[in-house]
Amino acid sequence: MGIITGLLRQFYRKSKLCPVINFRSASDVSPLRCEIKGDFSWLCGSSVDVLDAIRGHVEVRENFITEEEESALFKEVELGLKKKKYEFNHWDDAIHGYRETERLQWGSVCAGILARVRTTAFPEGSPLLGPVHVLDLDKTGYIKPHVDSVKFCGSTIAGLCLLSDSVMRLVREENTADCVDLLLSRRSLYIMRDDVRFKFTHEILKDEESFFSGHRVPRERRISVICRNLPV
Ligand SMILES: O=C(O)CCC(=O)C(=O)O
Repeated sequence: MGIITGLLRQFYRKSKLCPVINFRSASDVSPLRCEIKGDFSWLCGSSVDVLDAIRGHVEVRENFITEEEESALFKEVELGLKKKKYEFNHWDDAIHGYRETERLQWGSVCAGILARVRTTAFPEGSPLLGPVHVLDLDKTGYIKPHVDSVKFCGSTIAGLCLLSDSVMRLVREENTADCVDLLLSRRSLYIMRDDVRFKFTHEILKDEESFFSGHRVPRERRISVICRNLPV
């Protein structure tokens, strides 16, 4: 069993597209303009209420790393990944078309990047999971909707996105009409905390379904480098 399959509780719910209204719209009919201060161009949702519910629990920091830092991370993780084969055939896996590895020891450039991730994402003193999880999705790969297990995961997850833009979809478990899309641009860092982890499913859309706010977001091979804290 892979690391992720052990960590995740999968929902055998077929990923279905839900109506997504651009958060920055001006009325219910045509797209509303975002009234939250700051740049939320990476966020759109099915209603203002659901966006209010997730506000403060999810964050995307675009261009968190430079191209040089992305290359440094890629070189280091590729060493562990290339020994493995992509997994495609397990119908019950939470993920399709992936390989994964964990890494505890990093060279100085990557260690510096990860220290920055941890300082940005986790409260001071929060007990962190030592090994960093590296998840490599093939171009045809995707992550099915799932909720992280409270048994294995702490309150926060922080992921660096390498090689490709992608769309992460969050769907409220209690009301699946409530959904939010996050545009995870290449070299961004996303952070998810608390209720968003446990009351919403999250998934990474497959290439054919990869649209954000009506715009196509082509999915290439994508690697995420994920830091977590420990459950308390
Ligand atoms: O690859 C990603 O960024 C998402 C990983 C994920 O869904 C998880 O760790 O629960």
